[in-house]
Amino acid sequence: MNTPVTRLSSRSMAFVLAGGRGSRLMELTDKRAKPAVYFGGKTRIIDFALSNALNSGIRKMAIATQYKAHSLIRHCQRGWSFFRAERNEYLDILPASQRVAENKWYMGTADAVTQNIDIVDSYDVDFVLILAGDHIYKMDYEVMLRQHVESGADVTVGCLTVPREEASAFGVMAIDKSSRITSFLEKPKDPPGTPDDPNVTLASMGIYVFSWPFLRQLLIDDAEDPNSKHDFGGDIIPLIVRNGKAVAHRFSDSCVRHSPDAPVYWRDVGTVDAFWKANIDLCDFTPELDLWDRQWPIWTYSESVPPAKFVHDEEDRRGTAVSSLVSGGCIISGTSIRDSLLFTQVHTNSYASLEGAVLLPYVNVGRHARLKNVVIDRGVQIPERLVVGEDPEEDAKWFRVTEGGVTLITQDMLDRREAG
Ligand code: ADQ
Ligand code: ADP
Repeated sequence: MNTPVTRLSSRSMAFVLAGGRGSRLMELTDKRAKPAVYFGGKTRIIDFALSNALNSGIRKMAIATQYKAHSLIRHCQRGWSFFRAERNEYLDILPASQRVAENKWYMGTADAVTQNIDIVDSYDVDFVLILAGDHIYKMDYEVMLRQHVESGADVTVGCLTVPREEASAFGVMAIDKSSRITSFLEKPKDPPGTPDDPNVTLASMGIYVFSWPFLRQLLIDDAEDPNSKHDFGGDIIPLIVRNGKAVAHRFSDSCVRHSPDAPVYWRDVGTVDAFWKANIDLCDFTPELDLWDRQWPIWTYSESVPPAKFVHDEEDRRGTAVSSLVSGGCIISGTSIRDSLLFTQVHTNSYASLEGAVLLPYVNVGRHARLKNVVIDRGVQIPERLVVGEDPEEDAKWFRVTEGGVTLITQDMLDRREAG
């Protein structure tokens, strides 16, 4: 008789770090943490890590929040509250709120776990998967858990290759033939290339698998260490590389994609330019990120809204959108739209045109407005005849124009412009 194979995910929890601001997203993270930022028309960034965990079979999750957590907490309560304790499923939201000591915020990412040791204990799991709540990718964590058990590692670190000139934003590593990590540098100024290719660097994705008893003791010791900043990338991982067994897990082994030779997709939409591009890329004929995949769906909370509506105006001007994604609840009246992504409940009016536009929910575009290569924050009322994307100097007087030539517009910026 065959013994049934227990998936390691059923003996694991996901601890999602969602406390960072993501300050390079500028005004997009004035009111919300980066994991709560909208992405892809319906979802928020954190939905990717949570959906990966759910699709991988993990039913115990904790989300550590800190900076501007209101929007994130509300989203998780609305969209992710279907876990049932009766089925041994849990999703806990853990704001840094003096659970352990008064006036104590999470100091670093490891401290966010240390302050919640009792909650992790209560889940009664063998393995803890530490995730960042701010990356866009599809990954089967079961594959990484299996490698962790088979290699006998103290920690398994998710990694991928990135161009060397981008690598100083990451923890970077060298590995031996058995994938054991032989050195780890957190955000080095001059990152090394790999032995195979001097132009790329092996970078940490900031996701880790530990056995819980091992991590638990390490965190207790770390909390006592006056020289530690209590950070996974800065302290915990380098310590294990020095004193224990740290193994690298290649994202290409667990990335969920159309076919094994399709490119791997992982984005840290950390800047306005990267955010704009990753959203606009979804309008491609065959986008690298497949949001239509029914085998690996990205779950979210989304409002119940009527279908998108395209109307001719009274002078028979057609509301059209080509090479674009238009979410539910939108009304496109006499506007011409191309290469754009419209979130829920966007309304656009006659004689207006949009090209390369990312419009977050509840944006209203006035008549005769012409917007090119823009990101428009939630709820913004674009006045009639506003032209953006044709004269960068004029745009920069009122709005935020990025290095890549994308203009970010918030209501505060428009109000200042209105006030003169
Ligand atoms: P960074 O992304 O720079 O590097 P960090 O700012 O610590 O690291 O953020 C990691 C995650 O933790 C993010 O999801 C963030 O929202 C969250 N976070 C940050 N501070 C927190 C706190 N005090 N409480 C709770 N959550 C918090 C890390 C690693 C690198 C790795 C990159 C990959 O340190 O080694 O290469 O991730 O992006
Ligand atoms: P949500 O309201 O769905 O959480 P956001 O992340 O945009 O979405 O919201 C961040 C915070 O800012 C929330 O407290 C929200 O109520 C508030 N907010 C968002 N957009 C507007 C707006 N146009 N006017 C006033 N408040 C807003």
